Amino acid sequence: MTGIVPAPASIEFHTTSAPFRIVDETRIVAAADVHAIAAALARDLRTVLGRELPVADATAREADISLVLHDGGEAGGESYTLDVSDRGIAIGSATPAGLYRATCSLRQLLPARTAAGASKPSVGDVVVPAVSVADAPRFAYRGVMLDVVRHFFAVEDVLRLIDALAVLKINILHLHLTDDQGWRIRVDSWPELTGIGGSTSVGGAGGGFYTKADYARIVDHAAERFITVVPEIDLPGHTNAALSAYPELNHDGVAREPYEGVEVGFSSLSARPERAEATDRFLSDVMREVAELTPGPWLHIGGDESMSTTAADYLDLVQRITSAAAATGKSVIGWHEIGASPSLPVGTIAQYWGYLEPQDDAARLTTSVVVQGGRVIMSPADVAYLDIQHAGSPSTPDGYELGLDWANGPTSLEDAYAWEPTAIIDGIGEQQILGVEAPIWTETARTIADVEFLVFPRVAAIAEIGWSPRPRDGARDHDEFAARVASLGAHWRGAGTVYCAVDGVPWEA
Ligand code: TNX
Repeated sequence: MTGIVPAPASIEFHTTSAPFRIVDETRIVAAADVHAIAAALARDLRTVLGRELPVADATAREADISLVLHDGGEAGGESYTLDVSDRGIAIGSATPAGLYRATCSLRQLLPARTAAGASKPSVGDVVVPAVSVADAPRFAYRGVMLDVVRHFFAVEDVLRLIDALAVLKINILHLHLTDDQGWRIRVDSWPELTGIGGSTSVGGAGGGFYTKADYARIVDHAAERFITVVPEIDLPGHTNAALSAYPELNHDGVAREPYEGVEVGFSSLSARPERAEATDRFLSDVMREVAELTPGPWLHIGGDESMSTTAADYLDLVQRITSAAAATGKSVIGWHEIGASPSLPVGTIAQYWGYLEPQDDAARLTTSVVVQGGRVIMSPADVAYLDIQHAGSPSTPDGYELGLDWANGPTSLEDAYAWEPTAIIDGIGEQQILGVEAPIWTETARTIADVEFLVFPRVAAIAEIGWSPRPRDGARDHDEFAARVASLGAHWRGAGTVYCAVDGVPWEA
């Protein structure tokens, strides 16, 4: 079955009309200001057609694929139309981002890539069904978080993941850059953060960090796919790597030992007056340098699981951390625990990582951020955490145990698809929700193949919840979704993306 994931707001297959055929004359027509989007589509289709379609800044003729940027685009808008008939393909949007999202839909209507050396279809044999799509996202923020601390991933690995996520109209890559086990982003004014702090990871797998040039490559590659990178510096807990690099950040002025375990909650910045000068200089330097690397509007300051910080110190530190972040001009995101603070900067966003049935203080803390004028990113752990094992998938690519099983795990594709963001916390509805995000923590994922195995296919469910309209009767049709996921499987195979062939999906042989 042909289909698009995430499901478009409106899609009509013209079953009685002839499909579009890519022929010798077919060009991709686009004005100079969106040439890059057309060129990227042409490059991608080379692996299907065995040749690269020419890109022309010209008036569209029959048999062309045209990209038209209309007037009046609102910043951040992503809506588009895609019309396919036997006379051509017309894509229209008021924004470059919308045109790009349209090419991601078109890509799924076309055949998957073929392996290098495999025989390509003859030119006139590549067809696209006649269809009219009119599409726009439900939520502005549709993220995936990658933990590059517990295990480090090289730039090329991250770029490859970005490519696979872009197809699903994910528009945020949140990078968890610092934690107890490592510090992964160069900060020139505090070089031992990545010197000493970058040398470790879980299980002694070796360290690693991104230079500023490395990080810029990730940001640029993401931006070409209209994906915004959100950097996270996790504070005031989850800081053992920083505490091992700089003695002056510790209560007692003594550097901590580097840490390569998986248990967390033991580390904290110090709120003691005698550490205030060093701590505030650290906060302001780190926020400034990370903000300089960040064209996007957000800095994520962590705030989770500060179990060894007293309640009073936590409030003091969160106030200083969020002020330092806000002083860069960026908006602040934090895990929902930051709702304990009554003095968050204007527009602070809470990332909810509780369950679908909120436990303990999770709903109250999240609501506190909203009451202070902020909004919420929904990452309910029991359905949106991609590091929780897949249900019904015993075999993993590398033969070691992959994925965690807390958060009511294992998680099925059906679970990941069956939830509704506005139904989790009373009073937090459509207007209060900025979007959804699926985190992939990497305690057990040692290679990018491990990451992909955990991410795919479940991320498709989160992408669809973030993009597609809320189902009218409230219930999502899992079988219809699973059929579209099955057709994605061919694209993943063609692109060399590892995925877990979970039960309940009619995977094509
Ligand atoms: C909880 S989610 C954490 C992470 C772990 C993750 C493992 C959150 C804010 N903190 O430190 O890696 O569970 O699933």
